Amino acid sequence: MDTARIQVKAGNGGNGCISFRREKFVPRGGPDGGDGGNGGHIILIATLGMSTLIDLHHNPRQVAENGGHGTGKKRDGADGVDCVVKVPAGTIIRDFDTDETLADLTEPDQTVVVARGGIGGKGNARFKSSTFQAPRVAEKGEPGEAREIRLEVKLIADIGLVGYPNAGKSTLLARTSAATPKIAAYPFTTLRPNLGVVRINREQNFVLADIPGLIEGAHKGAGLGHQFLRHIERTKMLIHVIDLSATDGRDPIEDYEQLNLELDHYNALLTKLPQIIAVNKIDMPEAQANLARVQEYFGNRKIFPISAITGDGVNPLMQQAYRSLQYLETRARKEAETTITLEPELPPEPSARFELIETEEGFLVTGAEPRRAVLMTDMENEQALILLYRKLKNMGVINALARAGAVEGDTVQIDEFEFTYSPKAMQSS
Ligand SMILES: Nc1nc2c(ncn2[C@@H]2O[C@H](COP(=O)(O)OP(=O)(O)OP(=O)(O)O)[C@@H](O)[C@H]2O)c(=O)[nH]1
Ligand SMILES: [Mg+2]
Repeated sequence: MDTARIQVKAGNGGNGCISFRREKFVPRGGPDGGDGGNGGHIILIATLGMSTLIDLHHNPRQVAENGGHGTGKKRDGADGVDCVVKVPAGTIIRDFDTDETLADLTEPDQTVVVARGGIGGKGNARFKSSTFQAPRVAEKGEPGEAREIRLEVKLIADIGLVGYPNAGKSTLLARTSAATPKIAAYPFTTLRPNLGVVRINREQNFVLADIPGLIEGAHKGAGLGHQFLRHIERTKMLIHVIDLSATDGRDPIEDYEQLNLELDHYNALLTKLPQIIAVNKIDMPEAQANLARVQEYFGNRKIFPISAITGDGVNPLMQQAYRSLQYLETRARKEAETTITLEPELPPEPSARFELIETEEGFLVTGAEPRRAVLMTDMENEQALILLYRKLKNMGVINALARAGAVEGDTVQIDEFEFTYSPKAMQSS
């Protein structure tokens, strides 16, 4: 399994600007400070043709651009550019601290915002009102989200090995990959799907899955079959392994037909998956004897005689499998290009809810919205404090404090800031 741990930091919102129009003959014009731009998000996108997180091991810190600050003449700051990080399809994303699963990106081009950019602060032009002709106040940009995330690439099998019990699926997987499945001379030896990476050469490889338990009745939930069949649904194609030696008085052609019937019963879509036919155990004399008859049954369709034990014929089979897979992927990519990519879905806006907690010194206010309001306030600026007071009042925080029995002089803590509760002072301003 391939994993990575990275820090992500979305862009901060730009600050709003405090500025006044300067015109000839006008000593001091109206407020014209522009808004700050929004910070860029950190977006992960599932990407076809990528299989590892190696790039992220080299870049464990991903930062999106900050929004530009607003300037005079009502010029708004530019929005920060999103930071788009490519990950393989099949990546699970979790919050490192809470272990919460943020996304499971299985399909190519699927996206998730893992850190939301801060919103830009409003410039002073926005605060002008009949009673507030020359606002010397602007909001600060909201800080972008920062978190640590853990990525994990699940192997998703490209090709599934199916076949009657004892056909030699596990032997073939062991022969072609580093996987070490259990192999034995009795049916139903394999109890769990095994996966292995088949390397054609340095750059070309695919994931092969040994899918056990396909027998008559599997589609009804009998035997081992049912739960494993799910694994085949995600593969792009199948290698159907047939025991050509016909041990235990079975017949290769009957085995083949019965297995296809099982696939069809479970999910008719499975029969639409391309199949490559591998006839196994060609090292046995009985198999040689059956070859002509089986080839005749398949007519012009190419079959691959192999011996999973000696390795005979296995390379041509895997090369054909890789070529077919490439063809299927190219076709899927072309189809994907003609579909419209949707805008990434943003997590819901922080809710306006807050909580009021009585402490020994006074009160503690928690909640995303009050926190955001505080973070966007320039505490050095008296008018900004008045603005903050109004925002808190609109949210219902001030009323809630009064109801909870706050009195002049109490300490009110929001995020890391402490305020003195003084409604009288605020009402007069
Ligand atoms: N002679 C010969 N025997 C083989 C060959 N491939 C597999 N076998 C034998 O066939 C038996 C079953 O092989 P497995 O690889 O376990 O078969 P499987 O399809 O995984 O079987 P289940 O997991 O039980 O469904 C074992 O005894 C293998 O040694 C082959 O190419 N030639
Ligand atoms: Mg097996």
